[in-house]
Amino acid sequence: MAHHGFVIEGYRPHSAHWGPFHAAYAGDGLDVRPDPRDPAPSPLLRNIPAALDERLRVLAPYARRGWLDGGPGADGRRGHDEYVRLSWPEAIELAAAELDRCRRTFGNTALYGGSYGWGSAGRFHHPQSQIHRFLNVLGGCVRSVGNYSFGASAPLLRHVVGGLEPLDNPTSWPVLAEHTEHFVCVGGMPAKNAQVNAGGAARHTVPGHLRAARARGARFTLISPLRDDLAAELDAEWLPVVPGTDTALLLALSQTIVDRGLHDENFLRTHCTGFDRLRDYLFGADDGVVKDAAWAAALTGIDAATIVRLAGQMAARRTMVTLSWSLQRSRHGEQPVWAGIALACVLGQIGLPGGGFGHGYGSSAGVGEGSLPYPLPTLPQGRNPVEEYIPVARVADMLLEPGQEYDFDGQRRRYPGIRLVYWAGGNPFHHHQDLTRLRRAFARPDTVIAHEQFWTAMARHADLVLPATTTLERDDLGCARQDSALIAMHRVAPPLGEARSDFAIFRALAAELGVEQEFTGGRGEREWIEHLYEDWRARLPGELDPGLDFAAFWQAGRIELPGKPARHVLYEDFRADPRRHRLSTPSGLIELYSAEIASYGYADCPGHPAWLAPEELAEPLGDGEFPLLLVANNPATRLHSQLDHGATSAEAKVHGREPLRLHPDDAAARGLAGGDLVRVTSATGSALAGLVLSDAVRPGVAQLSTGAWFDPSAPEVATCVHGNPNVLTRDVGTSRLAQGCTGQLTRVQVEAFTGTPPPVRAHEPPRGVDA
Ligand code: PGD
Repeated sequence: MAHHGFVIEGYRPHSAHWGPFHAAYAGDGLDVRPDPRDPAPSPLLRNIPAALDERLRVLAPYARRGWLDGGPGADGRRGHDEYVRLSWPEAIELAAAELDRCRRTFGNTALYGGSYGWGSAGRFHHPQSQIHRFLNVLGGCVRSVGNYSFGASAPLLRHVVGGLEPLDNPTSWPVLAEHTEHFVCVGGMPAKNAQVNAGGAARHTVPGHLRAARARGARFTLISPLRDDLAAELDAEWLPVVPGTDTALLLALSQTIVDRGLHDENFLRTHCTGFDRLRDYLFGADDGVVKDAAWAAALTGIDAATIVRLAGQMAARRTMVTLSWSLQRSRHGEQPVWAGIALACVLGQIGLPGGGFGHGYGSSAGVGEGSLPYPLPTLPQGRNPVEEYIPVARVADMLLEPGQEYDFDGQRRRYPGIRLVYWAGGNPFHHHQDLTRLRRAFARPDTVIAHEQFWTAMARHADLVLPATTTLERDDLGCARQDSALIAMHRVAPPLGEARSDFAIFRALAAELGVEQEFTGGRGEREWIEHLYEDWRARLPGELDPGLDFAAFWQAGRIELPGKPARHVLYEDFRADPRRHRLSTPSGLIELYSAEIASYGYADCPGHPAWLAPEELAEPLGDGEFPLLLVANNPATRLHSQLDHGATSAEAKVHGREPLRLHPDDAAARGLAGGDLVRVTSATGSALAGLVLSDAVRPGVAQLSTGAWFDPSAPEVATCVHGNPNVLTRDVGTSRLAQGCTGQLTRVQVEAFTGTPPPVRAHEPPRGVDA
C-alpha cells in the first residue's frame, strides 16, 4: 500500500465496537494487538487491518453515470451503474446544489436523514451525530426512530414496565454470578454477540461471569434452535425449540406454574396489573385453548414432560429468565418479550438479586455491565425542526408508498414524500430485509448521497459517493454508556487516497451552502475532540473528576471511568415499595394486561401476551415448497457487515461464500455434503452459500448469518451469489405496535448448486472505478 511515504511510529491506543487495541502502522500494513487489560479480547480484532486495504476503499469522490448525465430523478439503474471520478470541489458543488434544490423546491420534509447504522466507534466522528448536526443546520430532515437491534422491545417495554431499564440497566453481572441458581436462557447468551457493544467494550467480562456462576453451581437451560447460542463449558440443558415459538413455551411455563399453585400470588397482586386477564387466557377462558405443556409441546417441539419439569425447577430456585434481542426480531416479536416478563412475574422474583428477567444479556457486551451515572462526551446535534419521522425499519415502505397511511404504536401516520436520501455510517443493503424490494425503493428518490469507506452495496446504490476515512485515520474519543474506560483513539494511519472524515465533508458542504460557522461552531476536529473532553470533565461531579487535562489524557491513552455502582438489581426499589417507586406505566405497576395497547385494537398485538403464530409457521417444518426455517442471526466473524473482507471473516467462508449450517440429517435427505455449494431459496429471493454440517443446529432449521456483502452480479443464478440472507427475508413489521424489523426468521429450501459458480464480485469496485 502506498501512503505518501507517511509512517506513524509505534503502537498507539485505539478502539472499536468490539474492544480496545493498540496498533502500529508501518506504511505497508497494520499490526493490531489487544489491550492487555481486556480479559477476553475479541477475535474480530483480526479484521481490523483490512480497513486499510485500498482495493476495497472508496479513494476519491464518485458520481453515478446515469445521475451525472441525466440529472436527478427516479432511476432503476441504481445498483447496476458505472461510476465517474470527480474532484472534491466538483463533488461538493454537486452535492450542495442538489441538497439546496431539494429543500427549496420540496421542503426539508423531502430529505431523509434517518441514516441508520452503527458506523464506527468514536464519540466525535460518530456518523449519525455528524449527519444529524449537518442536516439540522440546513433546516432538518425526516428522521427515523428505534433501531434494528431491539425495535420491537422498546415500544413494548414503555407500555409494560414504563421504560427501557431492562435494556439499559438490568441486574448487573456480578449479582448474577453470585446469586442466580438457574439461568433460563431464551434465545441463549451467545458469546459472539457479547464481543460487541455500540461504542466499545473496554473489558469483555461476560465469559468470566458466566464461568463464575457455573463454578458456583448455577444451572443453565438453553432455549434456542442453535446449541452454540450458549458456551459449551456451561453444560446447559439444550431445549432445541422450533424457531419463532418461544412465546408458546413461555406461556406454557406460566400456565404450569399457576396450575400447580407455585406462582407468587402476592407479587402478582401488589406489583402487577392484569393477571386475571392473563390467567383467563392461559386457561382458555376466551378461546377454549388451555396453554398448557401439551399445547406448547405440539408447537415448540419440546416435550410436555420437559416443560413441566422446567416449570417446577424454575419455581424452586432463584431463577433468571434471560430474553435475547434476537427473539423479538421476527413477526410478533413483542410477544416473547412480554410473555417472558409475565413468566418472571408469575415466579415473583423480580427485584431479588439474581432473579427476575433480563433482556439482552449476551446480545451485547454492555448489557449487565451497569450504566455510567453521567453523560458521555457527545457532539451536540442541534434541533431538527422537521416533525416527520418513520419507525426505522419502514424505510422501503416510505420510499415506495409516499402518502400511504400506516399504524405505529397507537398512531395513524402517513409516509412523507422523499426526494433526497442521505446516508453516512450505515448500510441498509446489509441491515434491511428483502433487498430486492429495497432496490426498488432506492430507485425512487431523485438523489441518493452516501459517505462510505468501502464500495459496499450502499455506496453502489448512491448517486454521489463521498469517500470517508475509517476510524484508524482520525483521532477520537472512545467510550460506551456501559463502559469502564474512556479511550484516547489515536490516529494510527494517514487517510487513504482522498478520503476525508465525515466532519470534513460536512464542513465543506456547509461552507458551500453558507452555514459553515453554524455547523462547525468555530472549531476544527482536534479542537472539537479537546472541547468534548474538557466540557464533559467540567460537568462531572467533583469527586469523579479524573484529574487529567486533555493533553495528559491523550498522553495516557486511557482513563478508567469511576462512578458505576458495583452491583445493581433491576427493580429492587420497586419490589421494596411499589407505591413509592411507581413504574411509569398507567397503573404504576407491571402491566400483564395493557388497556392502552388493547385500546389500539391491533389483532397482531393484543392487550396481553399471546401466542400468535408467525406466517413462517403456517406450514409445519418439513412441509411445502420451503420446508426449512432459516435463522438469519448476527455473525460470529465480524460486526454486522463491517470488514467482511477481514481475516476472521474471510477464513470462515466456504468457496468464498458465507457458510450456511444445516443438521447432517437434513443435508443427507438432500444428498448434500459439507463443503458443497448450495442454493438457498425463499419466497423473496435466492442466495448461494457454502454448506457446513453441524449437529448444533436443530433439524428442520438452517442458519445463515448476516453480513456477507450483497452481491447481485449474477441475477440469473441467484439474487445474491455471496450469501447475504437479507435477500431471503421478508420486509414486514413485527406488528402495528412497534413496526420492528423481522429479519431473524424466514422459510427456505436448500439444494445443491450444480451449475458453474459465478465469481463473487462484492469485494471488487464497481465499473468505472480503477481496481
Ligand atoms: P454495519 O455493517 O455495521 O450495519 O446494520 P448496520 O447498517 O449498522 O454498517 C455500518 C456501515 O457504516 C458500514 O458500511 C461501514 O463501512 C460504514 N462506516 C463505518 N464507520 C463509518 C464512518 O465513520 N463514516 C462513514 N461514513 N461510514 C462508516 C446493523 C443492523 O442489521 C443491526 S444493528 C441489527 S441487530 C440487525 N440484525 C439483523 C438480523 O438479526 N437479521 C437480519 N436478517 N438482518 C439484520 N439486520 C440488522
